[in-house]
Parts: sequence; C-alpha cells; structure tokens
Amino acid sequence: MSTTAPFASYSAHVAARAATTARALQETGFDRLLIHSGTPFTYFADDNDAPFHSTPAFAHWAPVEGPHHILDFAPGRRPRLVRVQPRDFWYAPPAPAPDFVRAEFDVVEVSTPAAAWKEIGSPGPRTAFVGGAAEEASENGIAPAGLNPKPLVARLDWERTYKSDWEVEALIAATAKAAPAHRAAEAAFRAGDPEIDIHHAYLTALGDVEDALPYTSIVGLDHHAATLHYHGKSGRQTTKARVFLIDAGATTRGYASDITRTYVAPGADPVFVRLLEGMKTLQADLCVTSRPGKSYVDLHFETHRGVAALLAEAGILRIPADEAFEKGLTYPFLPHGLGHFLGIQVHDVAGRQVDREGTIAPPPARHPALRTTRVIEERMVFTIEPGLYFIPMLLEPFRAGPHAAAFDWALVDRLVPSGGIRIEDNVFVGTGANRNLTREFLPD
Ligand SMILES: [Mn+2]
Repeated sequence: MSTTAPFASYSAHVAARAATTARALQETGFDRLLIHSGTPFTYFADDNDAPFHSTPAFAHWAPVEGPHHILDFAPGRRPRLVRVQPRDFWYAPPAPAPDFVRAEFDVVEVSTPAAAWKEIGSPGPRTAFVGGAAEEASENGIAPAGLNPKPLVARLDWERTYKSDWEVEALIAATAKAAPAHRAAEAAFRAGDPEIDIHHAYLTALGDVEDALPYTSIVGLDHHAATLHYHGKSGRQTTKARVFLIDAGATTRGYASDITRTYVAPGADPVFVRLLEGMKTLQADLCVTSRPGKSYVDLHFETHRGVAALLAEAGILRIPADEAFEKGLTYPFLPHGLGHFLGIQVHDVAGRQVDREGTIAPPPARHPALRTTRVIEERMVFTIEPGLYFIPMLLEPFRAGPHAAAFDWALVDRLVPSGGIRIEDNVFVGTGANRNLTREFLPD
C-alpha cells in the first residue's frame, strides 16, 4: 500500500482536521462527529437524479466518491470511514477509497445505508451530525441539538478558510487541468466557432464530462458576455464574433479552479480593446496587492475606483474618475463583487464570517453581491475577478437620472454589442507574497 507519495501532504491535512475538529467539538459541547457524504437528489415526479456532489464538510476530510458514507470522528482515536458500496448492476459503483485515504482512516465497507448506521452503533447524547440527511440521522438516534449545530458548523466552515498544503496542491492541479482547455477554447473562438463548439472544445481538452465541471461554464460571444451567468451555448452564430468571454474551471480531488478570460478578435471596437487592456493591468495589480491585513471590502472599492478611471479615460464618463466613483456611477458597469473564496465549493464558505463563532459581516449596502467581507490572511485562496459590462437593464435608470449628462450615451450604445469584460485568477496568499495559481499555467 502506498502511504506517502504522491500525496505526502494528505497525512498532515488529516492530522490538522483532527486537531481543529477536536477543538471545535470541545468548544461546542460535543464529543463525537458524524459527517454524511450526502444523498442523491431525485427530481420531483421523476426517477432521474441530479449530478451528485459530496457534502463539503465530508470532502474536506476525504476525496471519496459517492453518497451515504459516514465519517466518524472522536478526539483521540483514529477516524473511521464507513463506506457504502451498493451491489448494483444498473449503475457503476463509485471508485473505492484510494490507498492514501485508507492509510489515514479505518475504512469499513458496507452495502446499504442502513448497514452504515448499524456500523456506527448507538450515538451518544453528545454526538453531532453534519450533512443533509438530518431526518435519517434523527431516526438513527442523533439528538435534535446534534443535527447540524450552528456553532459547530461555523467553526468547521471557519477552518476551511485556511488551506493546507494538500488543498493548495489540489487547487494547483485543478488549475493546471483547466489551462489547456482554456487555450483550446480560445483557439476555437479564433477559428470563428459558435459557442456550442467552443464549449465542446473546452470539454474535449479537459477530458471530463460536463457533470464533472465545478460549475456550469460561461461561454459568451459578443453581447452574451454581458450576462453575468450566461448559460446558453448558442450553435447559431452567423457572423464572426469580436469578443469572447469564458468563465470555466476544473475539479481535482474535490477542489475547483475558477478562471475567466476575455478575448477580442480583429474588428473589435477600439474603445473596448483599450478597456480590456486597462482591465488586465488593474486585475494584475489587485492580485499582487491583496495581501494580509487588507480588507477585501476596501479592495472591492479600489476596483471600482480603477473602473472609474478606465471609464473616464475612454470618455464613456465625462467627469473625473474620483467624482464618478463618489457618485456611484461605476455600479451599473460592475454589479458583482471583486471575488470570493475558492476551495471545495466554487463560492467557498465563510467569506462573510469574521470569527470562528460565526459572526457575519454583511457587504456594504450598495454592494450586496460582494461575497467576501473578510480581512485577508495567509493561506486564504480567493478569486480576483474585476469586470466591466454594458448591461442595458442596469444602465437604463442612469439615462434618465440626475447624472445622465456624465455619460456619453452614444458611446455606451456603441459598446453594448461588445458585451463586457471579466478577468479572473485564483490567488493563494502565501508568506511574503501572493501566488497567482492561474498565471503559472495560463500566463495571458
Ligand atoms: Mn468566480
């Protein structure tokens, strides 16, 4: 059995989970934790299941595929993993637990969820359960106060903010995997392919099925780039597109990459091309300056100041950048947040949680979409993804508003068919400097 290479850091990761979980249990009055890997979601009045995603708290301990498993932890003893391996000829069973997981857990294999609970035995009064199958847990003896207890879940979420070496390696691998797929997508755009073909070029280069993506890819040509989560993949592109925005990632050992690029083809509007160049510089600066001690909210405001400067420079706004920022004239051009934590979940937990007890810091009133309100610390991984869009629905109120004269509306209208810009990298806050994981594999 291979216990070290290639995942030497996994052992340290599990030891860290044991230590932080023991502390969390002790602080919240529990002495044992069961984490359920999840139950398949079946569509109403149907016999089809949605693609299965493991409970994130479970995935944090072990990259073990499939539903119904129960991870059993108590301080001071080796963790157990009760794994459900159904005898099934309709569906291929999930892959067995890898050797590096078996090296850290006592793995018990059973064939039904009921047998898994039998293997767990009678939970004591101070056993906590984390997972979606709360009813099942209740039927198997977990006390109501032990079902997803908020103070405990807050602490488990909090610890996920600080990525172990094992997690950073997985995030790097997820980036390395996505990079050639991004290049294939760019080549398909340059060749004049419609969105659906670009999407397939991405998947082919990735070598994964669509269900294995960490999120639905955004593949938008021209004005489609202005829909923040555009999920259509049109096959009917008749004229050659000038602008291409792709927001797509990959998953490795349960961890996600989340990467966005915007490309222009010959014939793109020269003002839009200048905006894109300016945005690249702004984004690169933010990836470097997002260092410990800095508030992510302040970075978000700096981004709006940067966008104001780009808009003023391009003549889209006819007043000085500072004044445009103070008046909130950048809001319609950048309606989303600067970024979010990244990990097991693409929008990872605890971005607005400011202490381990679970206190939430809401985003600024006029920036409700900002997912991260924390002060930056070492070992965080987050995205830096400024954007600049021409979204008629958001611009419309400004056309008739008190600051209407500050906009060059003819230029705005000219740029609407170009859609928008977003550039997104994944940043690890290391000691001494940030590590831009994305640029190591996708330099431009
Ligand atoms: Mn993102």
